[in-house]
Amino acid sequence: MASFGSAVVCAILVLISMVVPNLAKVYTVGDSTGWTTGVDYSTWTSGKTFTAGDSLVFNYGGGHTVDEVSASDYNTCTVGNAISSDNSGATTIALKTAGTKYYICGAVGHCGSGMKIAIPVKAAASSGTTTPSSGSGTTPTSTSPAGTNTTIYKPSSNNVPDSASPTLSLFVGIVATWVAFCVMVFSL
Ligand SMILES: [Cu+2]
Repeated sequence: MASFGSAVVCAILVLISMVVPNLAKVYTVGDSTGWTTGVDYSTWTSGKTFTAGDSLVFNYGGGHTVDEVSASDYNTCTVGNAISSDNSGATTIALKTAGTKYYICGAVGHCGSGMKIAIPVKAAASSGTTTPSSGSGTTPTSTSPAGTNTTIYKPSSNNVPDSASPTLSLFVGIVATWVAFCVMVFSL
């Protein structure tokens, strides 16, 4: 039956779209409280595991900034030497590399009032979920050298992008979600 087949496809695609976002997490600093004074951000970071590839979102009102600073400037709440700074009100920071990252607010006195956060970033583990194409599933046709009669572009150079990049994984997740949605709609 077609409904059974589409249900299986739908389940697989939904599973893929659920697994893929787990590769990179997005943390909203302070959760609903956001980035403001009077918050103990060491409490917020405790119990969380930050991995390279994750990102932080700082939400804040006017008068605040998000400054990435050195460890010493973090400890002494020294403003003016920021590695990077943003005051847009919604700052997304990609945690690209391992190591502890330090952020403070550049407004005078705010760092001393709690607007300082240290993020210990772990190296991205290469075990397990490296590529979404795990298991016995057939990978999407990517110029297979098996000589099938599908129209293949001219194989000029054999640099096939086999390992999925994070952006590609995100793209695959979005596409999988859409396809699953379409399958559900058609099966009704
Ligand atoms: Cu501030």
